[in-house]
Amino acid sequence: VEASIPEPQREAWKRSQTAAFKSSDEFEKEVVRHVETSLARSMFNCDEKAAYSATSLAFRDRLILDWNKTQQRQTYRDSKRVYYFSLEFLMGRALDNAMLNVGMKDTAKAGLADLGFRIEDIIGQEHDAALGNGGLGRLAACFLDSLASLDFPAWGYGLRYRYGIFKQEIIDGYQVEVPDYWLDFNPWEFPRHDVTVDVQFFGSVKKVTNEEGKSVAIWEGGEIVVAVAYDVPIPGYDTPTTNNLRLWSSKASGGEFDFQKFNSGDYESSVAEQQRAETISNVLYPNDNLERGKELRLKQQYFWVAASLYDIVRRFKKSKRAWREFPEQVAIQLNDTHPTLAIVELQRILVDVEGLEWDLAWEIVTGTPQFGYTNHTVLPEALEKWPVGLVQHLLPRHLQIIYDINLFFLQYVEKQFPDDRDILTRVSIIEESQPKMVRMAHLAIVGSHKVNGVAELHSDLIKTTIFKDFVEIFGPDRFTNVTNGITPRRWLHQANPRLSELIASKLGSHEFLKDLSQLNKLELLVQDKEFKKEWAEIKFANKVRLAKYIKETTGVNVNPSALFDVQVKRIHEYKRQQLNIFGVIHRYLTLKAMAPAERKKQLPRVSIFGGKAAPGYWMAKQIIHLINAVGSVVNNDEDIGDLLKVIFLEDYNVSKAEIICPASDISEHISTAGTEASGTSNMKFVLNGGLIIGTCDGANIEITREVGENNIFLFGNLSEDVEDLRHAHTYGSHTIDPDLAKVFEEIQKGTFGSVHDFSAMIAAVKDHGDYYLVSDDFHSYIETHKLVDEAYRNQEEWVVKSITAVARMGFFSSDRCIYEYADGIWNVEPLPRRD
Ligand code: CR1
Repeated sequence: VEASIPEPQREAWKRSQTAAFKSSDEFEKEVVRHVETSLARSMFNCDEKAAYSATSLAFRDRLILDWNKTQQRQTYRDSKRVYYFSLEFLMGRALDNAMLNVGMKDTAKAGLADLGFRIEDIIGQEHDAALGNGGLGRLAACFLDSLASLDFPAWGYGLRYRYGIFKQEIIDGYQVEVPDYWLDFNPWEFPRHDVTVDVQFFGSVKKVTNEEGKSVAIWEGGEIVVAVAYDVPIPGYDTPTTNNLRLWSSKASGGEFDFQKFNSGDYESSVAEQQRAETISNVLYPNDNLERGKELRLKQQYFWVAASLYDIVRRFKKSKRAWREFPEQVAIQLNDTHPTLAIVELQRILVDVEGLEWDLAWEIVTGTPQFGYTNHTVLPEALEKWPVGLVQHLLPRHLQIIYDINLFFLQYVEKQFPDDRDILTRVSIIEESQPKMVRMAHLAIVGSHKVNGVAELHSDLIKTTIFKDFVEIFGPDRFTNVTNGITPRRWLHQANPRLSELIASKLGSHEFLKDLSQLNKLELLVQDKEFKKEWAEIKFANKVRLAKYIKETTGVNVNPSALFDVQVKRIHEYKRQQLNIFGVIHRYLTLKAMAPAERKKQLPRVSIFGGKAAPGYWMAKQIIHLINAVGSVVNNDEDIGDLLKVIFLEDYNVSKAEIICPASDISEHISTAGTEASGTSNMKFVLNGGLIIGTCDGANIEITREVGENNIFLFGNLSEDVEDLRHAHTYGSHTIDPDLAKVFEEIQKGTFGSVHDFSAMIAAVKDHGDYYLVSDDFHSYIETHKLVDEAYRNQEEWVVKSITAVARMGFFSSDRCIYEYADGIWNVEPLPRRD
């Protein structure tokens, strides 16, 4: 249906169009209007929460106006769009970001002050949008910011979870999970009850012969769940481009509401079905780098992928182009294997719904450039596999298509390697295990034209280990690298405003926020006394702010002049928080053994931890417990005083990272070499003037290449040695580092309470092969921390290192990533708005 307003009436529309606020007066009017009408309140009952809500609505309105214009232009120009499919978008807070990106923070600040509010208090009211676990989800959020800031026509597609990642409470030193119900009032989303998609599940497949004598598959029966679109505007920085993040929410279909049951008085069971449909988008799975193979998770994946593809196809069909042009109009990036069913679903749409021949359809599906697949991990426990029986039950037609894709693929492989039976078993999309499994990564590689890792080492590793055979089959060109990055808008300008302003004042503008390589001009200033002083003062002020936060949340006083040593990230054995806490215990024992006079000469240190453990990850929870147990002993030991404090910050999330990152002196990125695909917090810390201690892993290696070996503290075994070491632990004699053995003895003496709780952690190192090489790396870890202490004593030099490192961080902007994806994978161009 054409719903446009006829030409003669358009003038009336134009006269009445809403204009974006420009001054603080106009902004105030908007806020008051929202308080009075949207919230039905007044100046007599407008608290900070209401002021936050009204301010956000005022900004949302503004963004939606820009959003409309951006979408109109993209439709009119009919340019190629990028679709970023991600099950996770770890957005954090939106208001501060929106204000800064549209350049209206000062206006809002003045307006709010006029109305009786402090802007920081208002910003602080916002609940984080925490629809993600860790790095993978935050990367998606940084990419959205860059895509909009660089004017790319791009959409994010995800799920609108009712519950994001759980809130973490620490009770008696243990993690307790509390549901994160964040939607009671979310001003940033825009429900589109008119944009819905019916998604089918279960049922069966019938093969019939059509009029042309062709055999076609008909997927029938089962149930329908409705996907409803919720749009979240994504403002670019310093550009009117405002992109869309479309999140799907599940709802029972009208037809499914069983009136039979309803009329026969069985009201409850008909409501129960309704509720069952709604559970699909209910909750984010709280695992990071771990896949558990739950049926509901597979339902989520298909629900989201089917709705998103339907939306994209609908948009494409409006242009009336031939199907062959689809890859010229659409690039879809698969964030990990979670959306891999999109490949199968597109083939199904083309063959079953649009009636294309299989081969032509497959050419379009695998067209260049169509699907790109980003791999984020080599950890075997994180590689997705789904039982064939489950897929058969839930998506019977898709399983058939997967089998056909596999058949043609294996025939292709067999032709290339006629004498190699083993390769067929190894690369097959179906794993011939009990039960049989669908290997999602294999499907993703077969269906994508490019596969990328997220840092150089990681991209090399996937080519030489888990995907080695596929390099042989498809050639090396299918595999590439795009090293991760972070948005400097949130992670410098927003999180560290004083540093951002200092840099802007020296570089003469804020342009570096859109071209981060300009930071390199700071190197000319490393000997500028005044500049160095200001630099150090800003770091100190950020540490004072964090110290205050620590006091408020944990009750512990920390000295802001101490060296702040931070490790914040998901708790995982491969990330080795256990190495860190064992190191802390070693430091504690060393201090205790010193004569008081000598002790006095030591450098005070605050060890700060934060991060969530997956609720089912027992060992990770024990690590949290040990950190807290050590904290309660050390922090109350009068011999130690300020020399060592151990802090565990509860409920680490994006908005807390914004306080923590600017306040670190040194941060820890100490994964077993070869296990951390990239890491992105390493980049955030260095960009904020903190140095890092790390292993030769993930992006640490490239950070070293950029900032120089003198400005980073590396230690530990290299990834090429890991396998041999593991082998030796199991088959040779395995001796534990003597200093580490002393740490274990102390724990086993009961110094930190429950010996029993910590025994498995010790046994993992001593008796079970030390898979993560904690003992192998312990000595060099301790020695390297000594170097850190020494370096920190020379504050002059430390500041020079800090400035030099920041000056060389330009490479790690997510803008650079987006240009690399756009060029090498998507083949799309920016579409700047000219208004
Ligand atoms: C990796 O562990 C990387 C992010 C983003 C994580 C981390 O090193 O920085 O991805 N992987 O690329 C992951 O979540 C499922 O895999």
